[in-house]
Amino acid sequence: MSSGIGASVKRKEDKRFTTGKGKYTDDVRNDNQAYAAFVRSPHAHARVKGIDTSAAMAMDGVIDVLNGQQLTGDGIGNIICGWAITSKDGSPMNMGAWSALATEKVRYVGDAVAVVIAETQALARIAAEAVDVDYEELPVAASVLTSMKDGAPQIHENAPGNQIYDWELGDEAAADAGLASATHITSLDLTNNRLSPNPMEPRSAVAKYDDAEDHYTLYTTSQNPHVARLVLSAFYNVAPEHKLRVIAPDVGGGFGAKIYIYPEEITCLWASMKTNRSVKWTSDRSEAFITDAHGRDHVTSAKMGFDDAGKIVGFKVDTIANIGAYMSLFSSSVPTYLYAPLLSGQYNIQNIHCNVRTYYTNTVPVDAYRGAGRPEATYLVERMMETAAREMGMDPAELRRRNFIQEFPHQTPVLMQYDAGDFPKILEMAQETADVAGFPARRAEAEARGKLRGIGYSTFIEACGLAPSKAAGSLGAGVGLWESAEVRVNPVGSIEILTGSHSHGQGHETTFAQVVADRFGVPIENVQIVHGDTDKVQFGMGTYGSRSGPVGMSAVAKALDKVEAKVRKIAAHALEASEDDIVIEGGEVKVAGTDKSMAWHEVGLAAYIAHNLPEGMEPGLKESAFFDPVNFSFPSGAFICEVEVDPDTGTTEIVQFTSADDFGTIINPMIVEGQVHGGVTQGIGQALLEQVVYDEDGQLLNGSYMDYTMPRAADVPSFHVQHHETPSPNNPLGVKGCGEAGAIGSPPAVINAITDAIGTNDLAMPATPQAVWRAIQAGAKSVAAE
Ligand code: MCN
Repeated sequence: MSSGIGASVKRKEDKRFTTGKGKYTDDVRNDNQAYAAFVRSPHAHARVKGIDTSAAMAMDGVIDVLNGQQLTGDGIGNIICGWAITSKDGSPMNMGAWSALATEKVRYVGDAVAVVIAETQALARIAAEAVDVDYEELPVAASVLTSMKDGAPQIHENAPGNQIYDWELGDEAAADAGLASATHITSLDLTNNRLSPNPMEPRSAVAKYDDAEDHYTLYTTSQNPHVARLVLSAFYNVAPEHKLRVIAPDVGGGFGAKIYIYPEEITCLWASMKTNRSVKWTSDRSEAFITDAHGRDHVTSAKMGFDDAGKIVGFKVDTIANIGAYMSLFSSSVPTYLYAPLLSGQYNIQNIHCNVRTYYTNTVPVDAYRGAGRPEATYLVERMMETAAREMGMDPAELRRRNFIQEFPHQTPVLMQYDAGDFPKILEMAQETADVAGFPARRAEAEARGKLRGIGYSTFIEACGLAPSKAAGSLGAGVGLWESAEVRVNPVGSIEILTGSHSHGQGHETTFAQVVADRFGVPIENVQIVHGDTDKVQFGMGTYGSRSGPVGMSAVAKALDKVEAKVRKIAAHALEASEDDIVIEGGEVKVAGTDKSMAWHEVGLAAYIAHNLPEGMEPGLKESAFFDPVNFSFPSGAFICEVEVDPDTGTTEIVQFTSADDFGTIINPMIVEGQVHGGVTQGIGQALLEQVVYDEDGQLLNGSYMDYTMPRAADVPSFHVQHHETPSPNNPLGVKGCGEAGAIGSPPAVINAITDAIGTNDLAMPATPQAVWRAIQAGAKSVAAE
């Protein structure tokens, strides 16, 4: 069976993951291992008046207790956000200082003020409790609506009114004119609920300073170890780049939360140097809730105008976003460039305007979480479309169809140029599989059982392959987000692929090997993927924004082109043929139309033994490439969700969920299906169950799995997943990313289905049984649709 592109090969890496043999950061045990525990603020906003470490220092086994004054005194720099956003009046964003250990003020519950280094983890934690911090409590702004009010507590001195920027995209006058010409206007006020990322493996860092070599090694749960090294050396001044090795070994999920450099990695590295010990910190689940960057948290008012034919004539959006207490690495880009450029959805909308204001609050920093900005845009657009269809008495699928973009490339008025797609086709596929025609009968049958049945659509598009350097530069990102790859063919023909992408659950060890197998016909077992170590791979940009397929793999494809060209030359010379007649297939290098051939490993040997290479050719078979796409790639999908609501309890059951996606060329359908399942499950979590809740004092009320509800197997149905491939012209493989689409497209499909069932447009996420029951009591239906 082929193991090349398009084959549903089982994941090579799963043997070690399913037999407990993965090697995660917390599994690292260095000689001389010591443990860190952080002293964290119990207050959301307070002045630090003093830190008394004497009781902790007196404990047997405590090595040191270090604080923010010492950290900044040693020249360790502040944590920064790498994406500069300019306000519409031309002013730069207001970035408040974020020290890895707070010095004068704490700004959220969980903000670290000191670190204890001790012989055991238990002792470090006990000693951290014994550190006595004298706080002067300050008034708190725990939500964005509080923080933006006049007279709200000032969180950072350099951000008056707590505002970070007031940014816009699109043409306001054109959007106003479009709305003025509309015969129907749909208005919605929506909240995009705040989420906690919850990867299965909590964050962890093991830092080791070698004083003999003056060299640092950091094992960390990172999605992008090279960027971590760059930032730690260039901006935080923790260690010179060439004296710092960062290794992200097996990582048990990230979902965005492990992109950033957090205070803990910085502190562990610095503490390792201070104490001359290897320092390990591993978050527990409670600590993760109050330190991992949260996601979403937008409040939006929007108006969409339609003409008599149901065509969209104007779309105006006003969004307020919560950034949390500090600006994390990507945080500024999430409510701006990862959000507003997606507001055209799958629709031909000429007049769009979006205004975004962001504010600090006394909460955990907010940054990218699976989808990052695109789920928020999709939720808004798709709730709008469904609501508008209902208000105009139209079939929601028909309203979408009338507005679908039909020709590609398509330039939207909000920066994006969509590459390729067939939106009517994927909608039709989803409708057929979901048996939309049979829905009225299913609804009637449910009604007879006293249940409310509803159906909801989401036809969405997203931009993945973050981010072409040209786009990144013009949008204010600090660096271009290309990717690198190196292909090494060993003398016996086995192949090593060194990539700057990082796999933390996405199956790269399999799919990247499939691309090689496809090219040379070698078994995927003979291909080794090397990633996640700055000593092995020179540089890379890491994994987020569903970029490993479109960008990382494309760099591999480019390096393979170079290897292939050399293989052709070597074989043509050895087989006394023209390069043009060389065919590489089935693990053999042949001369077309003859019986002359070399086995793949013979080419490897020839390259290194080098007796018989073409005149002037360098020995060896190793090539590298950088790939920088001309544009994003744009996956799209049509999701249809069908629900049954129990009107007595408000409980929702998802009875059917259908997806028809376009991920361009599919490398491994089984892995892609798994990605869709995972993403849709996270989207269902957002729609029905998950929400981070702070009280007005900034205390997190649901920081455990007793209170924060993650989706479980019983909460999701068996999904129907299907694909239609329109290859992206923006990368050599035609791939569009699939890692976030499920989480981006599914929340509006679920909410549209529930609101269809209960007959209201007024329902917020998460649609818990209580929220749905209340909506029913407030006037939505208590029996099924008339
Ligand atoms: N793939 C494919 N054919 C395509 C597109 C992708 O076979 N047309 C394969 C890829 O080769 C890769 C996988 O699907 O093995 C996902 O590829 P891609 O969409 O490029 O996404 P990335 O590999 O860049 O992963 C990032 C993406 C993001 S942004 C989040 S968040 C997320 C996600 O992946 N976090 C995950 N999926 C996750 N899955 C797991 N298990 N854990 C996470 O933390």
